[in-house]
Parts: sequence; C-alpha cells; structure tokens
Amino acid sequence: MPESLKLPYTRYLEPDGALHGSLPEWADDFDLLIRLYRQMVLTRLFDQKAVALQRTGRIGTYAPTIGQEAIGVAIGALMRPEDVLVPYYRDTAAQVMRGVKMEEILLYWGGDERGSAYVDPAVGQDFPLCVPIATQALHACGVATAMKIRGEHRVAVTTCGDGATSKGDFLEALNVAGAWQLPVVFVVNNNQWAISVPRRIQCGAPTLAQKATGAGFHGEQVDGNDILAVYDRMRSALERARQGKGPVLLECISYRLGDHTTADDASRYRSSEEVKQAWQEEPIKRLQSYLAAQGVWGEQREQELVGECQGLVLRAVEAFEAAGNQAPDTVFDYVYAQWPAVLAEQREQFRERAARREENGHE
Ligand SMILES: Cc1ncc(C[n+]2csc(CCOP(=O)(O)OP(=O)(O)O)c2C)c(N)n1
Ligand SMILES: [Mg+2]
Repeated sequence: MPESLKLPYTRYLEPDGALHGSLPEWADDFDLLIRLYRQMVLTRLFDQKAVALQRTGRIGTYAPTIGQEAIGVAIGALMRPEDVLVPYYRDTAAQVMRGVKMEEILLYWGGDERGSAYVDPAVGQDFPLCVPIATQALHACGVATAMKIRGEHRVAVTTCGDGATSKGDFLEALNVAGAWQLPVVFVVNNNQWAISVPRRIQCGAPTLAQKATGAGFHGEQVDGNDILAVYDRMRSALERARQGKGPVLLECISYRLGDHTTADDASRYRSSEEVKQAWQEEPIKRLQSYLAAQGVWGEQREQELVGECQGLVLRAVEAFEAAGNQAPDTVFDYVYAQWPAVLAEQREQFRERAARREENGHE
C-alpha cells in the first residue's frame, strides 16, 4: 500500500482486557470508565428486551446493536448538546445518551410515529433514524454546511455501516465534506457484514477509512470493540471538526454478533465458528475485565448495575405499552408539510377500507 494510504489504527485494550501500550491521560478517570460501562450494559439489556418484544409480536422488525455498544456509547458520551446526531438504525446507545427515551425507540420499531417525535428537549436538533442506506450522510453535510455558514462551533455526527460506504450517497457526502471542509464526523460502524454480504467482497480497498483520503480529509481506523480507543479517537475527531479543521472519518472495526434484524437468520450465511470467535472480542466483557483488574469492579457492583438497568428497561417497556396504539392512518401525517392532493385521496380510501375491515370483524 502507498505510504500516504497507511492510516492510523488505535487499540488500547486487548480482547481479554489487558493493556495494549499505555493509556491516554483521560482514562485515569475510573468514574468516567464506569459510566461508559454502565451505558454499554444498559444498551445490551435493552437490546435483549427489544428482540424478545419482537418475538412475542409486540414490536415489528428490530435491528439489534449487540456487539457494537462501544461505538454508540462513545459517540453519546462525547457529543455536546448543541451538536447534531444524524443516526442510522444501529445507534440505540448514542440516541439514549442524547436524551431519546427507550420507550420512544420501542415505539419507532413498533411502527408508531411518536417514536420519532422525541419529547426531551435535550435531544436538541438530532435527526430521527434513517433507513434508506447512506442518505443520512448527505443530510449531515447539509447540517454541517449550515453550521459553517453561521460560524457556529458545532459538529454534525453521522453514522453508517460498512455496506453503506459503497453507496453513491456516502461518497458524494465525503466529497462535499472535503471540498467545503465541513464540521462533520463520519463514523463507520464496520461490523463486517451488510446483511449477508461480507466486508471482504463489499469493497476492494484495504480500509474503508481511506475513502476519506480520496476526498481530501483525515480518516483512521479504530478497534470498535475497545471503548477506550473509540472514545479517544472520537474525542479528537470532534475537537478537530469543532475547531474548523475539517471533517474526519472514523472506521470502527467491530462485529455484528446478532442477526442483521429480527427478520434475518444469519446462520444461513456465516459459520458458528466465526461468531464464536467474534464473541472473544466483544466490548463489554473487555472493559469489565480491565475494570476488575484495576480493582474498581466486582461481582457485587455488577449485580447491582444489572438490577438497576433491568429496572430502567422494564419501566421503558411499561411506558411503551401504556402509550396505546396510534390510528393506522397516521402514517400519512409526517411525509409532506403540504400534502399532494393524491395523498388526501389515498388517506380517505385507507380510512374507508379500515372501517370496512372493522365492520367485518377484523382488527
Ligand atoms: C437505499 C437502500 N438500499 C437497500 C436497503 C436494504 N438494506 C437495509 S440494511 C442493508 C445493509 C446495510 O449494511 P451496513 O451498511 O453494513 O450496515 P449494518 O446493517 O451492517 O449495520 C440493506 C442493503 C436500504 N435500507 N436502503
Ligand atoms: Mg455492516
């Protein structure tokens, strides 16, 4: 590989929690590390509950974040309230830390529009989830352009998967970000799979981070299962963008431990050995082992934490169930500020059909 394309790769913790080199100064703050650990545990417990709710028919399709908690937690911990998160569908951890309620996330995956109408003002100007792959990268550049024109010291952060980096939208976003030196951070969650397409055939480039080089700005790789590494590099990326020094692309190398979504069965296209191997690298156990070795974590604290987080998840489920169902025709409400006439007609037809179904005894 040409020297100019050799980009940094950062790891501080080995998979077993042992130190890999020396830690940056900020990592001496054990209260901070325990806060990060707590958020990863909360994210995983929420995730398990969400999958269980889908399996029992209480929400629709859900995209698990299992194995990728370090990435979302680092983003959520470091962004400032005035920054703008332009997320994709595997950003539960970051969204919750920004102020999105867990019950709102369940409402979203339950097909309820209230799941994208965040009630906590702390969420600020963050965007709702984006399902069309990579389109959010362009939205983030629009946001960052506005910030730059107004001379604000704010950053737009957008996330996507490894597969998304093959989309034209993503590459167009990188191009404009580099051309205009926008205050935007692209976080690529390289979990090795785009549904059933593995990273090795997704793209011919040795790294995804080097796509930034082609667009004229800084890219680097980080061990996405090592929250200390993600936190450190994200911190520096945000600082750089905030100071007007241009965009950054952070390729976080992780692994999708779960199915793509609850509608997928990953055992059809990847081996159980591969998944078993990936479990050895996962982020929660890694930080837990490190904290335990430092003497600041143990069984008692673990049990208390799990109990506390399970309580929070349970309360979110109760709030989700108490919200009740929205009228089915609310799907028409949020697409256009001014409705095209044809949609008004379709909504009327939809209502008539729903009323007929009800008369005939269907739900
Ligand atoms: C424009 C568009 N094309 C196709 C899809 C269907 N789709 C949903 S997720 C996905 C794979 C995305 O993989 P990746 O970017 O690696 O993210 P991951 O789900 O692995 O986090 C595809 C093709 C879509 N949502 N939008
Ligand atoms: Mg992927």
